[in-house]
Amino acid sequence: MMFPLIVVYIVCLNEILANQSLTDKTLMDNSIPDTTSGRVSNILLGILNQESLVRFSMVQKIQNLEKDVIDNKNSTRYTEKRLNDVLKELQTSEEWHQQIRRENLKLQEDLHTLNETLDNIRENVNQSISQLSDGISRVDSKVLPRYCYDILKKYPNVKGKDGVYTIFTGLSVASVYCDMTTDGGGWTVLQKRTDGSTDFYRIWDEYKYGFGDPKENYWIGNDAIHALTKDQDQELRVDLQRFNGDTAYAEYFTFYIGNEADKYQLTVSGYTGNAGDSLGPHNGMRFSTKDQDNDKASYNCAINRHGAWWYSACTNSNLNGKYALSAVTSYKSPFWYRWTNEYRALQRTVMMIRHKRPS
Ligand SMILES: [Ca+2]
Repeated sequence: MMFPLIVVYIVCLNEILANQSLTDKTLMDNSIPDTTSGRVSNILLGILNQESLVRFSMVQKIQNLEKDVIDNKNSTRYTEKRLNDVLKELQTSEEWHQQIRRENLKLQEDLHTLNETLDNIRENVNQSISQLSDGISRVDSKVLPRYCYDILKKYPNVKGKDGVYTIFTGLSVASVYCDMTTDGGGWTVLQKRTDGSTDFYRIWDEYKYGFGDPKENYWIGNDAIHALTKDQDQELRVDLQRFNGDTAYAEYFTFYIGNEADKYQLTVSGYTGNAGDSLGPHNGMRFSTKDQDNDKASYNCAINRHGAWWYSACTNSNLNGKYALSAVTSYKSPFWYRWTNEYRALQRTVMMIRHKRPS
């Protein structure tokens, strides 16, 4: 009567082993939460695979035992002994299994701590970098001149030496063109066009940060213009040249622009010069680009005039318009309407600022 009991027992053992396999699978799935701990989990996976092999051999032993019992091959005593051996082995295996689970949990905890430590280190490094760049900015603002005018004042021998100099705009370090000649020099150039090699039909962000090469054609950037003029102590000079070689200029005693939130709104007044006042009509206007329409027309003037400017509806001047290789008449070209009362393309344009002379 012992045999049926043993068979039931063996069947139960098989079920226990099958359930343990499920537990292992869950354990393995939970062991790979991210790449770092994934590597550790792979090692654990190897151990568990080995354990599976052990368990597989045990299942085989149990199956053999089951077969022998059914075949009534061995004595009851011998069968009991073998059954006890298998049970002992199973207990050892279970202890091992528990041990691996505990170690896995501990590893997960260690990994968590390690990740937290790494996060702290990362945060500290970021803070250090931020402090360092603040420090550099402070040094830049003390060491670097803010305007071409400051360079000329500090080094009078640069008079007549037009070219690219480094300044700190109050916002960032920038390479800019300095006119050290015109009317005594010391002009910080904001805009310069000498030929058609640089495309000026650009989007808001490009006008925000600036583009081009200070030596040839460039826009210093609306953020920089704001930073340089916000103290309202700069005057503006616009120099123009036609394809026939004629030149003219316009000066504005007051010139400053708002920040990006103000859409770089233009404040300009106090015209003098011989080019005619083609910027005054834009006083109070906000800046517009092909991708940001802040003008007063029902359509986008920046697209209509192929440029970017303080358009109203639309414009009396268009110095960032489409460069023409000859003196064409086009309201998309870089023109200064009041000079000759026509939309005549200009060959060369410069916009530059300098500290106001006492009025
Ligand atoms: Ca519009």
